[in-house]
Amino acid sequence: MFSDPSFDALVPYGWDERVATLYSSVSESHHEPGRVGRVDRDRCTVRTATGTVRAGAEVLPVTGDWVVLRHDDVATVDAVLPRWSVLEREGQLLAANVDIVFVVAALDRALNLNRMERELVLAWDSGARPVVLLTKADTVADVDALTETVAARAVGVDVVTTSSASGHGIEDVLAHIRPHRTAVLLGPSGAGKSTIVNRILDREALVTAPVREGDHKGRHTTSSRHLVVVPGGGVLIDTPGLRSVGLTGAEGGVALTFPDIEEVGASCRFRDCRHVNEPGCAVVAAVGGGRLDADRLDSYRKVQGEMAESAKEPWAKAADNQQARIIHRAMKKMPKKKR
Ligand SMILES: Nc1nc2c(ncn2[C@@H]2O[C@H](COP(=O)(O)OP(=O)(O)OP(=O)(O)O)[C@@H](O)[C@H]2O)c(=O)[nH]1
Ligand SMILES: [Mg+2]
Ligand SMILES: [Zn+2]
Repeated sequence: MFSDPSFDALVPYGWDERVATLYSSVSESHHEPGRVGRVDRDRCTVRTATGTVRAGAEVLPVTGDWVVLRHDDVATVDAVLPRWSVLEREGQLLAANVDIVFVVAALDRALNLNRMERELVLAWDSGARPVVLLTKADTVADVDALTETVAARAVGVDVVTTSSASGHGIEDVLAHIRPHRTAVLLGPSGAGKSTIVNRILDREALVTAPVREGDHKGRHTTSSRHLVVVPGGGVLIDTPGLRSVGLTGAEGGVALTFPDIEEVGASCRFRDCRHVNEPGCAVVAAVGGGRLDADRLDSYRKVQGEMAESAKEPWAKAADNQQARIIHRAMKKMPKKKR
């Protein structure tokens, strides 16, 4: 289908012209392309056109990465292809080359809109497009009201309501996952991420477990990230539930998560207005006038405050450096070949 038909078996994993071009610009004849499905302590599982291999690497890639493999006695990742998106939290890379981030929240417990907004910040900042996925619609009576409450805080983002128990909304989830697209599920433990994957695959491919009685919190059942191919096209990555959603250096994500506040804030008297108690603050005025939600502004301030704090931490840039190093390694090889 693309340059080299021997890689056609990778098409379901997202192999396309873009990846093929990146690959051919850095690889040599003894190399083989593959996509990382799982990463453990010091090795990764890579899907290649001929099967699945365990490979070592100088710098470990992330689930979703496209890599250049060398086969000697053992398989080794020689280079990681440049990423078009990377989902990260506090310097930890969660998934690479994703197009959609499903921000998953369960309706069987109290909505945590602040948390959802923080996950939206991470999602937007990755370079992918977020979609909010509300699960367990079968456990509540007022699904429409809850969905509306969420939609009001997920400005510019699609909200899909599902029940893995009844199958409701699964078609809407699938509508976002198309051939050559990769989606990742992000959210707290027990939200039903792995259950959705099983429902889509129509088999118990991933382990799931009941939530705790009382607070309905999950038990951190999934312990590593898994990449699966969706029947009908597309790729889905399941992730372990996040305990906390720390934000460091995700400024781009903040602007995209709070476009309403940023827009009103453009009329504040001071350019660097923090919308707290500055004179001439248009945002505070909008909250007073009922045009902006007070909780939302509160959440925005917390996010901004935390990012200002983290910018002082020396490790805040660590992940950026790792990303730069990997890309640099891939790019270094590029001029070798005539294009
Ligand atoms: N009633 C109902 N229960 C659901 C639904 N989806 C998931 N569950 C249940 O919720 C529990 C947790 O589901 P998991 O899929 O394991 O949750 P998870 O998000 O993968 O959790 P971690 O792997 O710990 O991050 C399981 O007992 C599921 O059966 C749903 O739509 N309705
Ligand atoms: Mg799970
Ligand atoms: Zn202001």
